Amino acid sequence: MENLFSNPGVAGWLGEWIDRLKPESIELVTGDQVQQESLVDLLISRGALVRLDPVLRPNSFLALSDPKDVARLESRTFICSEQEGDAGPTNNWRSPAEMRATMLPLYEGAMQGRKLYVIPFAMGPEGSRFQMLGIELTDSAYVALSMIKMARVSKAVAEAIDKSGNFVPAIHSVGVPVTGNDDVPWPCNPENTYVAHFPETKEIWSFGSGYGGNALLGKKCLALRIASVIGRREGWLAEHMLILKLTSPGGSVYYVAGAFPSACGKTNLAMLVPTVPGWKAETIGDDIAWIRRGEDGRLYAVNPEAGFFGVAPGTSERSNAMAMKTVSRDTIFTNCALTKEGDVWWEGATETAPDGMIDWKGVPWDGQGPAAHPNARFTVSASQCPMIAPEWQDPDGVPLSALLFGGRRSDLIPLVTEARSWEHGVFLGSIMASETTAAAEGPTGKVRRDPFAMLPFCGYNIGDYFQHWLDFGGKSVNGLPRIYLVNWFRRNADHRYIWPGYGDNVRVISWIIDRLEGRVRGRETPLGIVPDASEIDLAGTPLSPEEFAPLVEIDGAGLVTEVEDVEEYYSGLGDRLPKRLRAQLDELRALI
Ligand code: SAT
Ligand code: MN
Repeated sequence: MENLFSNPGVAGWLGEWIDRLKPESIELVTGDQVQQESLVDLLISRGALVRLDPVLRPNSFLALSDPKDVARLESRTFICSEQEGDAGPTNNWRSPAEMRATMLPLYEGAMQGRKLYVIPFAMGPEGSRFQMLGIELTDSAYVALSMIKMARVSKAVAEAIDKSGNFVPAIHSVGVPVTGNDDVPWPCNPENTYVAHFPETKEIWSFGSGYGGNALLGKKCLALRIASVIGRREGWLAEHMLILKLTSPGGSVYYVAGAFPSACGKTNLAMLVPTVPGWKAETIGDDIAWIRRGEDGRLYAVNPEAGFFGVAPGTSERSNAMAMKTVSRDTIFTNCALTKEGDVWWEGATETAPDGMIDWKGVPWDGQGPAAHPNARFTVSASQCPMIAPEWQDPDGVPLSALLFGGRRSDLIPLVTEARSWEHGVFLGSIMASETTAAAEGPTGKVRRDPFAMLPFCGYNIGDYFQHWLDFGGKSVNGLPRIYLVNWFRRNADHRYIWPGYGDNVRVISWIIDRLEGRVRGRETPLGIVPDASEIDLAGTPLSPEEFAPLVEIDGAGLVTEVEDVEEYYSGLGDRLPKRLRAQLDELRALI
């Protein structure tokens, strides 16, 4: 099998892992049609995939996971830097030596009775000098099939790796060797799950989970955690951001990037269908942005991914008609419910649930509890999105006009607030908080600090990360995008969302563009500049200016409590918290 690669470094590495993992057979994954079909046939024969009705949902499949393997596992995710301080207070740390000593025995013989898929992949557009190459080794055919959609997997990528010898090694095993005829459709090993990153040697080791970001290692592991470390060293940013292109009624083009925690509407915003006539939106990316400063001083963003791994529940014709079209064919669904017609369903897809469904646990749905898991997902190629921008794979990226930082906050945080400066924007990003969602394990709906929506994805000390953001702005702010805090999720006394959201979010972005163009003044608050109700086009929304007003009001007492909470949060970050951010907090305190 050494002949998969002729480069001695690559072949040697692969040989070493084959010896350790002891797979029964090996397959190089290059993503062609014939290979995809054989992966599908194999998964169907094992009961791991169900083919959906070919008329209702052509060439699409449903996978149901083990109920113990349904989300990203933050408690099992580790940053294994040599020094604990380099992982910082917000990451789980283990020394590389300790993690290797823990995981090497787990990998020993882990693929017995299974096939090893060798997946050469690229993150970043073809021909881009920012592209990063990786090889994922996995014993999961589901992961191989998903990687073909989510990353760029091809013969050409394999050859590029062979030629350069340059790649991020990413090892993945579900952690269940097969000894007899006792295999299960979704093998996993929850008692021994580790998602480990070695930032200094740029390696990823994952064991025990087959779900999402734990297993599709190009995404969170490489394009965020490892890339964030490389970005810091090389002077760029790897961010948990969507990228959206907007064309105004006058024909001006703007690109905005937005950081929101998992399952807070990035995919919906990335596929926004404007409700204000004349505006046009197009998608560049829905989850990750790599951002570099161009020679002209502007920031340029690329989407390193090739697909969407989107949250299904809540996605509907009303909330995201474009996502519905995107997943109308050639899609892998995971943990959705199966209808009796052989299609998929999830909470929110339609107002009433169809009868006779099989739920995500594989049994007839009894109407108790959700039919689809709250973190059920679709995996689909980005090229299938009807509103994908023609330049979405531009190797140089797109120039950003604004950055949005958003979370899920029922109160306090206004619909939109403009930061007073780059430094103030970095401060607002550093204190972002959001209610937890089903994207990760643990309780949902609990407000936690999630700076820059990067809490689970920053591969190094968060204080150093804040400093990197400050430095990245540099001395000159010329050409830098302005920074906006946004919150679509404010609720009224009846606990109902006030802002209609979705396509109406274009009204907020249009205000942002009015600010950039100097057309509106807004109103100063201690947090920054918010719109006056008269500056937001409400025609066609159910909101009157009076009903809008609370969306941009800041409750003074609430802000005092928030500042106290941030004070405590900052104290927990230790001495690597930049002094300039402490000064920003003092300034905010003085303003309220
Ligand atoms: O990390 S995943 O890719 O499973 C999804 C997410 O949390 O955004
Ligand atoms: Mn995400």
